[in-house]
Amino acid sequence: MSNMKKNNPTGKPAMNNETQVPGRRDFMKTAALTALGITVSPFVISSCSPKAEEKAAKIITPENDRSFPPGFLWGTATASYQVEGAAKEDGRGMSIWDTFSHTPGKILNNDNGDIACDFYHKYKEDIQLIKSLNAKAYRFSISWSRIFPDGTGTPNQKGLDFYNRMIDELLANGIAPFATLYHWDLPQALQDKYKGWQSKDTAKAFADYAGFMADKLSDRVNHFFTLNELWTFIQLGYGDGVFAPGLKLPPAELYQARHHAVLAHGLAVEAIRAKGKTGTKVGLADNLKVAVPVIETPENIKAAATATREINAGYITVIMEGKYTDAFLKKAGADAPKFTAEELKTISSPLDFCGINIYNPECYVQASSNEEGYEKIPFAKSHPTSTSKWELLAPETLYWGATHVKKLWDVKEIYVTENGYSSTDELTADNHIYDTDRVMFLRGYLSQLQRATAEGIPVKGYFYWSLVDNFEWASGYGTRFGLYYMDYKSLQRIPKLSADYFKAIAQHNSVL
Ligand code: GBH
Repeated sequence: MSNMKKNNPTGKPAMNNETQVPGRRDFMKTAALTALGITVSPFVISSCSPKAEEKAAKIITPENDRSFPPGFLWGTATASYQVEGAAKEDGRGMSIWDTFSHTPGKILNNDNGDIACDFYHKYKEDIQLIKSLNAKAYRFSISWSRIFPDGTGTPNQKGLDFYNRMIDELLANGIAPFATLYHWDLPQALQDKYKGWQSKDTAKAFADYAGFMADKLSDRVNHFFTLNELWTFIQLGYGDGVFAPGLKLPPAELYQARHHAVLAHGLAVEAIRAKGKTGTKVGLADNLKVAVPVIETPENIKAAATATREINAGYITVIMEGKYTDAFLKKAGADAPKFTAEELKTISSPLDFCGINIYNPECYVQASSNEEGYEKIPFAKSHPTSTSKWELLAPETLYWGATHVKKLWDVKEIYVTENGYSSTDELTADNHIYDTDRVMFLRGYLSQLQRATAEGIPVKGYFYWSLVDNFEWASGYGTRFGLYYMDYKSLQRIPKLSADYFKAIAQHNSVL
């Protein structure tokens, strides 16, 4: 301990043994810099005068060390309907996104996911792309209606075979599969039969499907995500009508659908534990709505944590705490969902890890003496965004997202399961894409993520959204998030400058 203090003037906890042993750390750092092609003068690292020591400190101290913890996992993410295509192949059933995207006027340019990136046939090629990025993990989602074309009943072996082939190919290339069981493509049959998430029966059907997948895949898949972004598919699909199935339910029904989604998560956790191999890890990929302290004073930081807990009350907060907050129930009033104590217990089944999808801050906040303890600061009209107007940029959102999750619920294993940037991505005459804006985005956001890991926040990995440009839901194919550019005519994948950047970062395990 005294050793740590001596070498760490900030008094912040050192990350690991290496940071506590200056000699070894010096050596490692020199090796890392040499690998980067930077020559380190031996004078700088051999501390023979106070001045030299100061210089050496510039290289090795935690404050300016830009590296991630050893073993930090670099990955990319995609989702079934956004990349797979092959919509009618091998017995796949219809999902609500097939129906929605084929309804004129719902998607920009009336695009649909019939072909998408044709990942269903090109998965081997794409796995080579993942490998060439130095990524050691891939987050994908499973299309429920490939496995159970009608949502329940008899499984479709051919659908399962596809995921078996794909997972085996990942493993053969040294890439860990991270499987999401639901990324919004609900079997249409369940929408028709049960009104989808409006019914508890859909939650039960999801748990059966989740248990089935854990049974079939957990010999090779160690990490399962139940649902992706509960807020998004409930609010936009059942509240605002802009995502499938395109409904605009009144508040009470929307609250109930939201409750069924968190219940589905909990039931699936139980099913995966029951059917998965011992050691199988379960979590979710939540689009945590992050309140960012506008000025990082202790009061504002506390206010931001309070705000984050309250803003997410219907989703991750009830999942972590097994209780709807008083403010949530008060606000819902007569529209509050109906639930039982037993359901709350299921919803809050302990998780092994938590995935957070973070793009933009929900709001900036500062402390207040009002009842809530915080107040929101409006965004400037000129606040920068990506080409997606909703994507307000604030790199520190990654730092605060991970920090709030750790501090509020003491989560021991956190993954950034999505983070990405949509750029105009102009193709030059010689087939290059110089997406300098995406590189800027990555450097900024990853610097803030590194700030979190350097402070001991247990972030274990980062998945860039997305590997390739793909079907961006209601925005169709016009919005590009990929590290690889997709030529939708030829389906050729072209690496962007950001792919080179990601590749270097993953190789050096450091912000560059
Ligand atoms: C993620 O959602 C999704 O998980 C992923 O599938 C998606 O491709 C990626 O983001 C990029 O968008 O259409 O104007 O009503 C991130 C949260 C919520 C952000 C829905 C965009 C749509 C706004 N998303 N929101 S709008």
